[in-house]
Amino acid sequence: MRPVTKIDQIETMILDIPTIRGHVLSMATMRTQTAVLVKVKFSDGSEGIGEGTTIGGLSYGAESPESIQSAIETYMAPALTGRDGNDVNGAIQLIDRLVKGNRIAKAAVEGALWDGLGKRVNVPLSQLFGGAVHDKLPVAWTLASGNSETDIAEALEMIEIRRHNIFKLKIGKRSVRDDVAHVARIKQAVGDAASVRVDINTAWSLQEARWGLKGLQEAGCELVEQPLPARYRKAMAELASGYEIAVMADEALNGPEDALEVAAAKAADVFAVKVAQSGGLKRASEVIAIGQAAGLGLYGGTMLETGLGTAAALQLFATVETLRWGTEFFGPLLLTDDILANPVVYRDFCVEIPRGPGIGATLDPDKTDFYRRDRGRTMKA
Ligand code: MUC
Ligand code: MG
Repeated sequence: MRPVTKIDQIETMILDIPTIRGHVLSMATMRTQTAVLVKVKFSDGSEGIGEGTTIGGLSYGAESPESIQSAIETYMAPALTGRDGNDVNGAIQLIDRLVKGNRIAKAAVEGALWDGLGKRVNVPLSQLFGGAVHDKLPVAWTLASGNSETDIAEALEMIEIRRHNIFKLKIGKRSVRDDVAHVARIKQAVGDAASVRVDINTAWSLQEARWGLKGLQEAGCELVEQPLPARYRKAMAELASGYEIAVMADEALNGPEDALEVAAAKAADVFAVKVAQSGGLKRASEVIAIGQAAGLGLYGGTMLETGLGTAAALQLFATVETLRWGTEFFGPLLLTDDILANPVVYRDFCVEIPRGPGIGATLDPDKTDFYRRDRGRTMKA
């Protein structure tokens, strides 16, 4: 019998990394992204790393970087220490019994456990999920400078350098009329060279959304993401059935149970599947399966993670046969610096699936030391 590889230690680190420009969302303007990294050390000397990151402090969802760190250190690490490191499902089930919610924190730890396992058996994480069927995926860019002219210049440059031809516009902060005019200007500027979509991040009422969707589809916008608050399933269903423009659920999808309810209520045409929001790679794969079974479109969503969380998501989405709406795994590109020694590669409107064992991401220790919030803590990259 092979010796059991035990979980010896779980450490966390918060990093604050500036963004390349202000990222203006309906609920917050980001000038820094804060990432929570986890390292799991195993008794055979192997290690696994994972990421659990949110957006805009507590303005996006119920978890903050600080709560993610504290949930891991106070509740998850003590329960997992000493357990069989190869038993990832056992760890997921135990943590689900001990910790309610806190999906982003769970995703970070689970990612590190899968990474460790993949490294020990020397296969990419995608293989632990049945094997990659893609070596690259289409990748969107978010236009969110807060200024139409700047967004247009950014979009045209991205098309020119063949980095992105799918654009997600963050709206919902201004009046519906102004937002629709902004989207129409950008769509007109890029023409047929790009797909234009919008994300409202829950900012509209149903009444506003009716006007909004009408104007957006007339402007040539293809998809509207989470126009209404997460719990407004009936109203989302009205929008999904009432307009041609695709309606995508994002904040409404916190794991497989939500996915089932959103699908059953016909409250979306498309699922934005986020690993962190789903509660980890395994639960995200379940959200994907529910979306597929319901005949919905799929899109790989991001919490604007660093290269680490981005690479982890890429490993899972590489195994998904049809991603009708592509992905938005551009997180590292929004940051002024890349914390990976082997940055994720963007080329020809696509993001490449990292190679190498586990998640396929190697931290650059100088970078993590530089951006860590608390240099006094013990975790070393
Ligand atoms: C979100 O709500 O989708 C994803 C891309 C981006 O710019 O912000 C995130 C958040
Ligand atoms: Mg969104």
